[in-house]
Amino acid sequence: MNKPCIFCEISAGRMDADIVYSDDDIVAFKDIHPRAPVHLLVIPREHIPSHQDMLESHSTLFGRMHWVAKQLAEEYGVAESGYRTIFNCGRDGGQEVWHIHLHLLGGRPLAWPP
Ligand code: IU
Repeated sequence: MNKPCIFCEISAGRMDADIVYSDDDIVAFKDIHPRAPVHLLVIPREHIPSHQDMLESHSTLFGRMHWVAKQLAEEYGVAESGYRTIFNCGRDGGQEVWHIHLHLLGGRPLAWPP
């Protein structure tokens, strides 16, 4: 039997996570292995495996994910100092969890290139 998707389980409330935002379409929670003082993940409730699986009909949803990230950046005090939003996509993009998630990282200077 296929393993259930962990982020679908979190979104459905069947698995614990430190949820910081939730609405009908989007959930955001603290990353369990934070790479910065602020490290949040914004996910759609819909199971979309990766950025490359985005359809044109997802455009509004993806835009709203960025809107939620912007609000959370303010709430978590990194809006002024700056932060980074990232979709890791596929093997070379470093994607480990195959339910699309927007990383919001901030609270320290972030190196570039990664
Ligand atoms: P990636 O973009 O797929 O590489 O990132 C997956 C992230 O999901 C990574 O930062 C993990 O620490 C994080 N994560 C989590 O917050 N909770 C979980 O149960 C699992 C992964 I599995």
